Order: sequence, then C-alpha cells, then structure tokens
Amino acid sequence: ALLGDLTQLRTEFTRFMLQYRFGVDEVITKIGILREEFRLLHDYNPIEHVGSRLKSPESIIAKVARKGSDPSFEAIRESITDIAGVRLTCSFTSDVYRLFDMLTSQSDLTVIEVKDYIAHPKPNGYRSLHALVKVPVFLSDGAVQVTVELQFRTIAMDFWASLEHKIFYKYRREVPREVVDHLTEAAETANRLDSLMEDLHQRVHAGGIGVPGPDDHLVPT
Ligand code: 0O2
Repeated sequence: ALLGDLTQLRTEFTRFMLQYRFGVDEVITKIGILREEFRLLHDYNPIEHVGSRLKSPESIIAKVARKGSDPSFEAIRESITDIAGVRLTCSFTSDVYRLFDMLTSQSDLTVIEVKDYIAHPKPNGYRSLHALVKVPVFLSDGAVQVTVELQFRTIAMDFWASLEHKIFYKYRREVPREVVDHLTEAAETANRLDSLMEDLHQRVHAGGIGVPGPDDHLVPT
C-alpha cells in the first residue's frame, strides 16, 4: 500500500509542477507574440531578454516550512505564489511599464498583486516591477488558473540584481554593513544610468537627434 501511496504522490506532484510549467509557457508565448509584433510593426524591439524558472521542490518545501503552511497541494498553491516565475528584461524604463501594461491588460490574465519597486525601491536599492498574475491553462480535464510571478526590469536593474544576489549568497545572507552600503550606492548609479538612457531614448524618438545627413560631423564610436 505504501508503494501505491508513494506512486500516487509522485504522479500528483508531477501534475502539480506541470501546471506551473504550462503557466510559464503561456506567458512566454504571449511575450513572444508581443516581441514579434513589435519587430514587424514598429521596427523596434523593447525586450532584451526573457528568462523563466520553476522553483525547485527543495525550495518549495523550505518555503512551506518557513511559512508554516499546510503541506497539501491546495495550500501550497494558495500560499507559495512564486513557484512559476518569468523575468522580462527591457531596454528602457518606459518599455518596462509599456510591456507591463500590454501584458497585464490582456483579458485572460487576472492580476492578483502589483509591487512597484521602481517607483518605490527596496531599502537596499532593489528596483523591478513585480506582478502576480493568474493565467488559464487548458488541460484534458478542464482549465486551471495558474499563478505566475512576473518581474519586469531594465538591463541596469537586472545587472544590479544579479550581482547583488550573488554577493548576498556568498555571505550567506549575513552581508557586512560596508558591502550593503556599496551595493546601495551601485543601485543609485544603475538608476542614474537608466535615467540617462531613458532621456536619450526619448530625445531620439522625439526626433530631437535626427538620423545624420551626409554633411553631418559624426564622432567615430
Ligand atoms: P529567486 O531566486 O529569484 O526566486 P517572498 O517571495 O515571499 O520571499 P516577497 O516580498 O513577497 O517575498 O516577494 P517580492 O519582494 O515580490 O520578490 C521576491 C523576488 O523578487 C525574489 O525572489 C527575487 O527574485 C526578487 N527580489 C526581491 N528583492 C530582491 C533583492 O533585494 N535583491 C535581488 N537580487 N532580488 C530581489 P527569490 O525567491 O528571493 O529569489
């Protein structure tokens, strides 16, 4: 009987994780459509990189233990909202909000929660726009609403977050004050870079800096 129980549990877990994988696939397809349409219609690609990940079983279990949630699939589905994650790295800050609007306004997506760490950065300087959404996945026995965590950021925000994450783990979460201060300063520098790039982007788009003519003096790059 134990073997039967284990086999059933394994099947249930596989189905559970599969739903999140399909949720990620649905979101990635949506992003792919926007990207292609942008390229064809606007001759411009606002998306630099798309990444996705499923939380490992170990991390799910650790989070369940941390939160003290009921270890049932239903309870985990409700309490652990970042099992499926999609990260969208955009060129400019305005693109971050543009893509966020385009995705979250799609009628089959339900927005559960939005955290704007760009308008309100974390104390350490972390900046990104987060949205928790539910996306329908149609399975052989009906539709399920799968929760996916979306993170929208610029290349500069991503650069900072990736390196901060590495340093954070190197110190096993006990980061010395001096390092924290340095990281916060680096976040401000990344933010300044984003502002400069956004400004340049707006000026180029507004036609302020035109395409050079044959007599224009060009600075070699
Ligand atoms: P990983 O490896 O990216 O999955 P919770 O998710 O419940 O722990 P909260 O506050 O509800 O926490 O979630 P929040 O703030 O919306 O964001 C969680 C995720 O955002 C993190 O997931 C990171 O991906 C990212 N994030 C948030 N704050 C920071 C930060 O200070 N530095 C970096 N580098 N990333 C951050 P995970 O599960 O921690 O990591």
